[in-house]
Amino acid sequence: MTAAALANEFAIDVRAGLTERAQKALPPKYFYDGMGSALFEAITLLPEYGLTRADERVVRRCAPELPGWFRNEVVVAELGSGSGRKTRSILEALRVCQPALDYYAIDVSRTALEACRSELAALARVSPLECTYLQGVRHLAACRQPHQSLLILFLGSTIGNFTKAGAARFLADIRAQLQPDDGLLLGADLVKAPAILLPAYDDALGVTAAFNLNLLVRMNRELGACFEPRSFRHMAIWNERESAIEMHLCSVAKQEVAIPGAGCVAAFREGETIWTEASHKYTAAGLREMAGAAGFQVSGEWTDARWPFVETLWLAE
Ligand code: AVJ
Repeated sequence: MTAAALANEFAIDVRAGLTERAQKALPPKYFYDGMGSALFEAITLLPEYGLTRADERVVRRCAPELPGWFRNEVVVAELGSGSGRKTRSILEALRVCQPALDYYAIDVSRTALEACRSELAALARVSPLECTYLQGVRHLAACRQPHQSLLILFLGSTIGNFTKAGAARFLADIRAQLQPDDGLLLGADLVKAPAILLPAYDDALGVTAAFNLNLLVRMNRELGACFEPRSFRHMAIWNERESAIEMHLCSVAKQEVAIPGAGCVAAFREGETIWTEASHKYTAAGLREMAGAAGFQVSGEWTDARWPFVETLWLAE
């Protein structure tokens, strides 16, 4: 997708999300501009946010076992490349049997793709694909060689940003692009006490608040909007029924905000929120069920004891 098309998609989503629905909402993928990606990296260092450290610990444990599951040459594709740090141990493990390794990073964020390339260039031939996850997987499925197996990495619990129904559909769509002997390594954050989860999304330093409020700054910069970030407050809540942490931006006053680049004016009541993210938490059993429903065979499962988090390897049957 071109930069212009991406900007236009942002305008369309902002207009729909802030003027056409009872619950205002924006998709979380828009967090990750340059500032947002930097703030997310800072989040991963927060004492309250154990998720990324758990993910890294489990990936390090499961990486050496991965090559054993594949008979063919493996081509690695990562959905949401992030900084690429976790991916290192996986590429290092695969390189033991396969020194010339192809790694495709699929991300809508150019910043993330660049960070990822410099982090991993020494370990593999890195090809960035600036597109949506499904577009990327479809492209690779179409151009891989018959003797190659695709290993899709979907780490860091990005799956949590989908609704449970959306995740099921997405995983089935991925599966439909795969062949027998292809695999998906999925990392998901597990359900844990709200007393642990809430501070992870509302930290003492206010980094997560800045990450959330940065969406307003992004709309100001890219769409000429007139948001006053100080007139919104960061909110994190635990939605028990959905098993999800929700983040919102709460308007502290009644206000109207012009967003010229999206051709609209957004009106807020005092206390009205923009729902910016749902971070769904899973159970190991729930994930196994989802694997089966999407047409995968669960082959490996690794969990972290300190911060319940699971890495699960699914093979296409
Ligand atoms: C990158 C989607 C896994 O949901 O925990 C961190 C993003 N949002 N703090 C998450 C996030 C607020 C993160 N994921």
